[in-house]
Amino acid sequence: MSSARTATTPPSPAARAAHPVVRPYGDTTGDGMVQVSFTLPVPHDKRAEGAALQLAQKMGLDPALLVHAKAMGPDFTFFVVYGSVRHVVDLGAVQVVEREYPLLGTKEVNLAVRSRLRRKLVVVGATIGTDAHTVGIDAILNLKGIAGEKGLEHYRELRVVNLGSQVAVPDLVARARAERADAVLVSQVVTQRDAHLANTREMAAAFNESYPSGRRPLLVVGGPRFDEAMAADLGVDRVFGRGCTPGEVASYLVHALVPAPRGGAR
Ligand code: B12
Repeated sequence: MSSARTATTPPSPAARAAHPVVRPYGDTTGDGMVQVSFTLPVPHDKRAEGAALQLAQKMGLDPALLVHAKAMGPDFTFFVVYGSVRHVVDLGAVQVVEREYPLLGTKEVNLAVRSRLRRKLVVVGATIGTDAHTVGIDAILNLKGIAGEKGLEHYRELRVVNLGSQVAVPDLVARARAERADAVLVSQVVTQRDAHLANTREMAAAFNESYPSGRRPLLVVGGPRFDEAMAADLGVDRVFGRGCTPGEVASYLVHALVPAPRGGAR
């Protein structure tokens, strides 16, 4: 069932030529001012503040101003540093994952599924591993939705099975099989020790093992700290990041799973 893969779009020569080089802006255009925050494992004193400034200078902030320092318990200090960087951003060299499908309204999604798939499209969703952050996946799946958009449950032609949080991968695979899922939507919010990457790879491997080649459901992961360009590396079909909305996901499901109309785009 899975098909569409994503790729970053390298900038075309025309795009490179059309885009200027820019610098950060603080007080005056192009002054290079940025603000960074970090924590050092040292008690808060003058030496700690000097250490923060040394780090800022090594990071290319020159001049660097220490604007905030606060003890975080007896052994750590949190800093905010404001300073000017010499680095520039070449807008023509920026690579992003472009949306390769049109954004559809609710009615268009329902019509496409009903007329071209000719059955309900089944979506199974969960958070996996120890991740208990359900707000993101619920925003995509639940009727309530997010940002003024209703979630996938609102779409008449989608059947949504929301398994909730901390679902073990074998249970997710078993339920996806039982529900005859067309798509499996997984959320990963905690990124400590790259748990989101390890869990996603484990999940993708389990689906590949459990289904005949090319027959597994579409695998979609989402969460605020994913790199959208990592789909192939993670073994999934699509990665959605921060600010993603249900409409984008529904449109993608149509693009990836619903046969194209005869002689036209999806
Ligand atoms: C609410 C919250 C909690 C709640 C969660 C309640 C719940 N039922 O979800 C509670 C209090 C339980 C909690 C616990 C913990 N939390 Co917490 N939590 C948050 C907080 C404040 C908000 C997260 C949130 O709801 N965002 C709103 C939703 C709508 O945004 P979203 O998740 O990004 O989802 C959007 C997109 O990413 C995308 N998306 C997300 N998933 C998916 C899936 C698919 C398929 C698709 C298509 C799209 C998609 O679409 C969504 C809509 O746009 C964040 C900090 C922050 N401000 O982000 C910390 C944060 C995520 N938590 C954190 C931590 C560390 C924890 C704990 C480990 C703390 C502790 N020591 O106990 C525990 C872990 C519990 C566990 N086992 O997972 C850290 C994670 C750090 C990291 N890098 O990993 C954060 C970033 C706070 C911080 N700055 O330290 N947390």
